[in-house]
Amino acid sequence: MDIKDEIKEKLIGGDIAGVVEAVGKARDGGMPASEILLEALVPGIQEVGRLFEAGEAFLPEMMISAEAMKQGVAEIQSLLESTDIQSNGKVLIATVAGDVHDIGKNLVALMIKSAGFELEDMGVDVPTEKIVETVKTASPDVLALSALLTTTMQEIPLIIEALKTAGLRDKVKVLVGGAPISKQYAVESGADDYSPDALQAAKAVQSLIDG
Ligand code: B1M
Repeated sequence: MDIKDEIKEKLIGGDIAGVVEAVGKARDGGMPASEILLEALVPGIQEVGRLFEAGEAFLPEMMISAEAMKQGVAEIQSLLESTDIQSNGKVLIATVAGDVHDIGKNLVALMIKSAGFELEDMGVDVPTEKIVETVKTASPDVLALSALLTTTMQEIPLIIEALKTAGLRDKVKVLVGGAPISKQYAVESGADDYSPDALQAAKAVQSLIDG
C-alpha cells in the first residue's frame, strides 16, 4: 500500500502508534512535510468527519483519530516551520467560546510563528470577555480567531462588537478562519480578513500588519 494511504487508513482506524510510525517512515523516506500533511493527514481526518456525519463513526473514535492527527503532525512539525515571509508584529490567536477544535488553529499558529511573528495562543473555548481583556493588556497587532462549528462561528461578530464596546476595535486587526467560515461571513461579521488555510493565514497577517 502507498505510504500516504497507509497514514490515512491508520488515522481513520485510530491507530495512533501506527500513524506516528507511518508518518516517520514517509518523512525519513524524503516525502515533503507539506505533502504528508495535505495529502495524507488532512484527507484522513476529513474522512473521519465524513464518517461521523454519516453515523458510521462516533465521538470516541473521532477523538482518538484527532489524537493520532496531533501526534502525526508533531512528527513533522519542525519541518513545517518555514515559510518565505520575513516580518515582525504580534498576533493573539484563539478558538472561540464553545469550540474545542484546535488542530487547524494549531497549524495556523505554527505557520504564523514560523513566519517570524510573536504569537500568544489562548487555546480553545476562550470566552469573549477573556479575549477582549487580553487584547487590551497584550496589544496585539492582529487577533486571529478560529471557529469550526456553525454554532460557534456566531461568536465572531459578538467578539467584534465587544471590541468596539471596549474601544479597541481600531487598535487591532481581526483575521478569521475555520471550515464553516467564508469570506462573505467574515465581511458580514466585521472582520478585516479571512483565510482558508494556515499558510494563507500567515500571509494575511503580513498584509494586515503592512496595512
Ligand atoms: Co468535531 N466537528 N465536533 N471534533 N470535528 C467537525 C468540525 C464536523 C464538521 C464533523 C462532521 O459532522 N462532519 C462537525 C461540525 C458540524 C457543523 O458545525 N456544521 C463537528 C461536530 C458536530 C462536533 C461535535 C459537536 C460532536 C459532538 O459532540 N456531538 C463536538 C463539538 C465539540 C466542541 O467544540 N464544543 C466535536 C468534537 C470533536 C473532537 C473533540 C472529537 C475533535 C477535535 C479535537 C481537536 O481539535 N483537538 C473533532 C474533530 C477532529 C473534527 C473533524 C473530524 C476534523 C477537524 C480538523 O481537525 N480538521 C471535523 C470534520 C472536518 O473538518 N471535516 C469536525 C483538520 C484541520 C487541519 O482542518 O480545522 O478545518 P481545520 O483547519 C484548517 C482551516 O479550516 C483553516 O486552516 C486550517 C489548516 O489549514 N483554519 C483557519 C482554521 N482556523 C483558522 C483560523 C484562521 C485561518 C484559517 O485565521 C485566524
